[in-house]
Amino acid sequence: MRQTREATVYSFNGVEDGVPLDMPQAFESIACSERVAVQFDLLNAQELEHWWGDDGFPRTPERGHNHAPLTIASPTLGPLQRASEEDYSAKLASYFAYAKLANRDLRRTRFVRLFIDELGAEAYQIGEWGELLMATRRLFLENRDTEYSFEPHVDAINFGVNPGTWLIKKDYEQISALLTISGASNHAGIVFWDKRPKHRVELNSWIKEYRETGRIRAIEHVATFTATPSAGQLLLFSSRYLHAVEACLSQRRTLGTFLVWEEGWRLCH
Ligand SMILES: O=C(O)CCC(=O)C(=O)O
Repeated sequence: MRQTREATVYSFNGVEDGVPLDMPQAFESIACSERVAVQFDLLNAQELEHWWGDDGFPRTPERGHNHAPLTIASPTLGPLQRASEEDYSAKLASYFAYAKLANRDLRRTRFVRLFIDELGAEAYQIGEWGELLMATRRLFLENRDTEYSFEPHVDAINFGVNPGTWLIKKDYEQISALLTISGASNHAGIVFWDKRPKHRVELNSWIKEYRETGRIRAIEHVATFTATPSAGQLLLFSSRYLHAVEACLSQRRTLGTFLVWEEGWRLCH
């Protein structure tokens, strides 16, 4: 089902409003680097809590992935990518068991159905039985302590700490799909820098520099923009550009997932 909507499109040269795009066109234009981000008005105010409270999202408070002040109550690929050699195998087993179980119900959430219906997306497969988690709910707590509620980072499913044992080798143009359910009172946005780390080692060196000094010299003179999606807006963007969530001065809630092209659009988290 192809549905055309008016989009706001972002590149490092500027922003354009009212561009008619359907979902496959939006994803393709980001995947081929024509655009950095595309934003759609997706939900009206009455729909927001139905999407957030969908009963296909896992109920149990699993020990999630806590990047305080951001809480994701599910195991996700990020912590697995950064796992030490000692706990890698246990985390790997646990992630895949969880993903298989959670995806059964996630598949029928309104959020995941959007990508199944409009893009023909499915879960990213590993081998015959393994699949990556399809989506998460994210809760940003009030944060008055740090510059960002999610520090500068990129999301790349091939960026394992140990390339020898990390299971995904292919370097994808990964796309983040982020639905804002409720924004922060200060309209905290997502900052993008025109800079893409080539591999995990480079990304880690920037993160280390940021944590130690509060700055990253490599991005000081590059183009940047901030997208400020509000409740009901879906923001799609290339997650391979360095990006960060500004400090949320009150709670903020989002639904999110990532997609890569592998003989069709594949969801992963
Ligand atoms: O606002 C969010 O949920 C996190 C945005 C983000 O950094 C991402 O989706 O990669």
